Amino acid sequence: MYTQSFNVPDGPSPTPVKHDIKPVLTPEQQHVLDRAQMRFDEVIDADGKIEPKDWMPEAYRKTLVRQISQHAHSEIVGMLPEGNWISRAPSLKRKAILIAKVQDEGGHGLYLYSAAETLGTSRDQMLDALHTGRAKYSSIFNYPTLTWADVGVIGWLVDGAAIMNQIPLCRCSYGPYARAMVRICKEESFHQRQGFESLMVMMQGNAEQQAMVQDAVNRWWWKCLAMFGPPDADSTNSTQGMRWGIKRVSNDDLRQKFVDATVPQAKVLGVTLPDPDLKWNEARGHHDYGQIDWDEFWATVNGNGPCNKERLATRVKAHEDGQWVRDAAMAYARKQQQRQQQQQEAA
Ligand code: BYC
Repeated sequence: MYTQSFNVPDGPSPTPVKHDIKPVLTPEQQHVLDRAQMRFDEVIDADGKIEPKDWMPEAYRKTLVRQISQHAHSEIVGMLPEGNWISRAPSLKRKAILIAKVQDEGGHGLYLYSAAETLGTSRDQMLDALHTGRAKYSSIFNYPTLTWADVGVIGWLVDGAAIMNQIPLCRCSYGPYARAMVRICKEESFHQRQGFESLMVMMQGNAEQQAMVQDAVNRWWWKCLAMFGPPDADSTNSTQGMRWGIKRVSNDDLRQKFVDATVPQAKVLGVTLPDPDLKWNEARGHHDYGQIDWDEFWATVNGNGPCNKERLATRVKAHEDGQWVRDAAMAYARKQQQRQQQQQEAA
């Protein structure tokens, strides 16, 4: 919710608004604030954890709310492309696995919204930012899932990229986010393996099935590389995020680790990664790879990818259709509370 869109002025203001007014502090208040800042810096420098009740700079809080809420939104929007295939899964076994995976993503969203709530932002505020298009979610979920092979490729590559990005977040300096990430990473790792296994089965099938897998890999590969975010030189949030121990590894370094880890897996699978420039560089000890289409990435991030409008509309409809469930749960909770109160009064 704290996205760049918050920096866009609504229009000319009749009276100039001063944004830099800071409250005047007494010397005692200033001393308390300095001590709190010093303690925060010490914890960060010692690679410790900041917890919800600890003092933290406002900018640290906002950065965390921005990142964690975007992450939560990605999880619940990420349910949609795969959810499309639940009713068309090729066997009962694949259907059961896919239902469990999509359900896991919903659970990840819940842990993450809860982690963000500990920073003082309500779930309603975060969902409102998502539903009104002010909040970002991962670019990767704005592409269509055209065949069953896409479901396997999402598991193998999208969840594979997600794990690469999320393992370092288990060491994030904010306690509730770091702890949520431990469980999420365990589940993501199962997701990645089930995707690889389902592709392996298809690659042992007929020529049509093999071609379907290759086509899905061709369509998803570059989008997965872009998932790690802009190149380090254009990554506006990286320096501060790394200073605060929120981000541990840079966008480009994670992307490189993902390429290096995926090349041997593609060989085992028997698919070609669609990049003529992809080759081992002995001197660097890494694979070189080609140019990512950053114009396409930014168009997608800014709402103009192939499925952005469809994803958001589906999400808003699901939220509105679920209003009666939230109302019923609240009514039940109120009734339980009243009953408890009556029992206490009678005792
Ligand atoms: N898509 O300065 P940067 C999943 C934005 S869920 C959209 O490098 P930062 C899964 C970025 O937000 C996957 N926007 O930012 C779920 C920033 O804009 P704002 C989600 C992107 O925060 C279901 C601007 O570009 N994972 O895996 O330092 C099924 C400049 O970027 C993207 C997470 O959210 C993108 N791909 O680093 C299967 C992990 N990339 O906010 C799988 C947690 C960048 O200033 N998040 N932007 O308006 C992170 O680790 C970091 O936020 C990022 C970006 C690496 C994504």
